[in-house]
Amino acid sequence: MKIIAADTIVTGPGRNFVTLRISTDEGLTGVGDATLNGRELAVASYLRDHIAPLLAGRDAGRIEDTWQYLYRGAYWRRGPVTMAAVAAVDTALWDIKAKAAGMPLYQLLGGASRTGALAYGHASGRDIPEVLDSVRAVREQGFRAVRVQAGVPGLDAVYGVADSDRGGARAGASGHPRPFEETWDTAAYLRHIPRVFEAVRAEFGPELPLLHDGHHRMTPVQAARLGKDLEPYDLFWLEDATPAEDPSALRLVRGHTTTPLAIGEVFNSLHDYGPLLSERLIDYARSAVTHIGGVTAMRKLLDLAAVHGVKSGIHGPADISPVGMAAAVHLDTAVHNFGIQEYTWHAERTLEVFRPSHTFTDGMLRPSQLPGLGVDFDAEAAGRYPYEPAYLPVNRLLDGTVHDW
Ligand code: CS2
Ligand code: MG
Repeated sequence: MKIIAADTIVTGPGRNFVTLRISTDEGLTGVGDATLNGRELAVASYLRDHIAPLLAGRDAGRIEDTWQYLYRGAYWRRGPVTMAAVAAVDTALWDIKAKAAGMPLYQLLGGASRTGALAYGHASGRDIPEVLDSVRAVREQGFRAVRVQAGVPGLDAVYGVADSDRGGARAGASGHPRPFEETWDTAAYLRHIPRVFEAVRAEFGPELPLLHDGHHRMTPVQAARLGKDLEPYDLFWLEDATPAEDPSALRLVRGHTTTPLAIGEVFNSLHDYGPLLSERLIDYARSAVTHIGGVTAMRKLLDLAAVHGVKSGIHGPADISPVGMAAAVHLDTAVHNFGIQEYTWHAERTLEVFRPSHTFTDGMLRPSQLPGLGVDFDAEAAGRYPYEPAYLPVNRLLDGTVHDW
């Protein structure tokens, strides 16, 4: 089966997405997600200008060879743009391979290891009463695990907290032609977050799995302090406690707290994990199929993680398209060392373009039973939603110093 076309479609139904559609001479097509929030056009160009011309005529069934050809053949290794492009090719080829085999992708990955994949939803609030209402609402949506983000007194906008004063969620904002600038105060955050989880535990009890995303903002010793302060509230994980560039930072954090740690959504190679796996400095690997290099790369990452007792916590925000989410659910179903799956609702307009057939019931995600990934991509609907320049916010400390967002 030969590749005859590789089309890159950039569309903005509610937020921007980049999708690669590969067509073959036997009539089968496959799709892959190449969305890189805030840098979508760079990946689209990488695909259109540097990868698509190389794919025509290649055997669509040679997935590993194509992955190595695009990874090693580029000479310049890794990076979020390159690996999102490679991921899209890889995922589309797995979609085609599974369709050709007449089975859903998870079957090709070894079949089901579980009856469903536990998902977690996003709760947030500008103050503690709003947080409690939001946790309640997320549970009413059927989630059995909840990520809790909260506003910080004195700060007008914080990652993960919808800002109704400005017409909706700003975190990961789309449709805004320049980055919002937010102000951050780690000391105020460290004082406040333990109180938030104390209130959530008091309201919802000890059993509900609770997660929190530090979003790269703490120094190692600040992260160690927060991990210790949150131990009484028994979190499922504390995510991105420190910036991910320095894996050794987590060596210090790990030495001070038993709060489970998760990191990796900004990684684009299993090599980025380094000692995090070999020294068991984390409990969950957070990469997304779209950013780590596709299904092939994610499977290798999770198998390496399993050797060291680390479980999956695949990244699943709204800026991962339903195609990327579908690939995650197939992997969640098949791998042994599954941990949890982030699951964020997509906008109705997004679901006009991408029609996934994975399901979310009783707090669990279950993969499509259709051959392939199980996502119907409507290119005509995609054409109705043009790309709009959109950037992630920029964070500054109170004195104006740029900080991690
Ligand atoms: C967040 C993401 O879901 C998460 O864990 O870290 O929403 C992240 O902010 C966005 O994916 C950035 O585009
Ligand atoms: Mg995160």
